[in-house]
Amino acid sequence: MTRRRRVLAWAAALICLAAGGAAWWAMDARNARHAPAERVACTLPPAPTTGAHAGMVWVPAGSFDIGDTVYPEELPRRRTRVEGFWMDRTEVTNDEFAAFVKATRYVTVAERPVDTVKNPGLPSALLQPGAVVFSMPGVVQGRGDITQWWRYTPGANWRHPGGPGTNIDGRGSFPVVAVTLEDALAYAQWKGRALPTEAQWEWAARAARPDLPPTHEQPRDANTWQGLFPVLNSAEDGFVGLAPVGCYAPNALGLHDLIGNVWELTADAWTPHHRDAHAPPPDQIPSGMRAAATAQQVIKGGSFLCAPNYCMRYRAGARQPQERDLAASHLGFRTVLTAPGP
Ligand SMILES: [Ca+2]
Repeated sequence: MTRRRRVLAWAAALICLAAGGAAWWAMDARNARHAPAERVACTLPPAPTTGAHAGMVWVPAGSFDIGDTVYPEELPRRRTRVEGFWMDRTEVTNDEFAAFVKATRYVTVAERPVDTVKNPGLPSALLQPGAVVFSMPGVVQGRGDITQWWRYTPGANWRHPGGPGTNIDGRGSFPVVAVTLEDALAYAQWKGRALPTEAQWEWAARAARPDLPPTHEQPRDANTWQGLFPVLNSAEDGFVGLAPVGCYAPNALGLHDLIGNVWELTADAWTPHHRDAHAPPPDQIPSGMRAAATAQQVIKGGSFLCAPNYCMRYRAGARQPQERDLAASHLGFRTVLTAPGP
């Protein structure tokens, strides 16, 4: 599949635009008048661990029914066992990612030249390195055409998440965005860690509670979208765009922002449903479906663009596909570590 087709496929797959990233520089004057003064850092409680587990929280083992019942891809719910593991208590920040880049000279996918051999026939705009960027439109003609608020933006990357003319100066405590699966895996490997599986992520977002009743309400302690997406953001939660990590109360395990702020990459390839014991093995899935699945990854948690009128994916059991090599201004990650517990 060409990069252009992948971009279009990604766009079509965005049923939910719980994403976002760069709305602070794109919001219209009307919303800006009502937006609170921006905070660039929030105070985290003292670190619960030090050494190899610094900044991480222990998530105990347990079993639960993975999934939910709001959207078809959340089914079937099925019993899932997760062993104990350590998890970053926040999304990976710009400062943390910058330390990785400084130490390794790593260049992210969105900063590299586009491979014209693998992606022949691309229009000129897509031949330039970049990322998909959200910007709040003043008006929209229906919600069918998501290009009214999403654009592939040459020059957008983790250093310039809104594209040329934007930067992350003073935003070291914000989650890093515009990273792809390859970028996230490289960071995790450098740290000696991994990306969470979907089951690990969901179990952590449930605060390791198997009996947690599924709630479909918009959460209070998370950076989501209040108002009418995508044109009116009332910022009742304190933020129009991204928030620094740790501005909202943690869950019962001490984990911040699993729900909302940025979507988070997982280690799992996308499947249209949770596989159960009766699902066909991958080699028996029709080739068209298999090809699409192999280019996508499961992402979890929703972002600050999740709104009740458009995307109710601010839930532990919600899930969405993400093109593996396409950076976006609403997408970040956190890491996990398999090691003995405290
Ligand atoms: Ca998140």
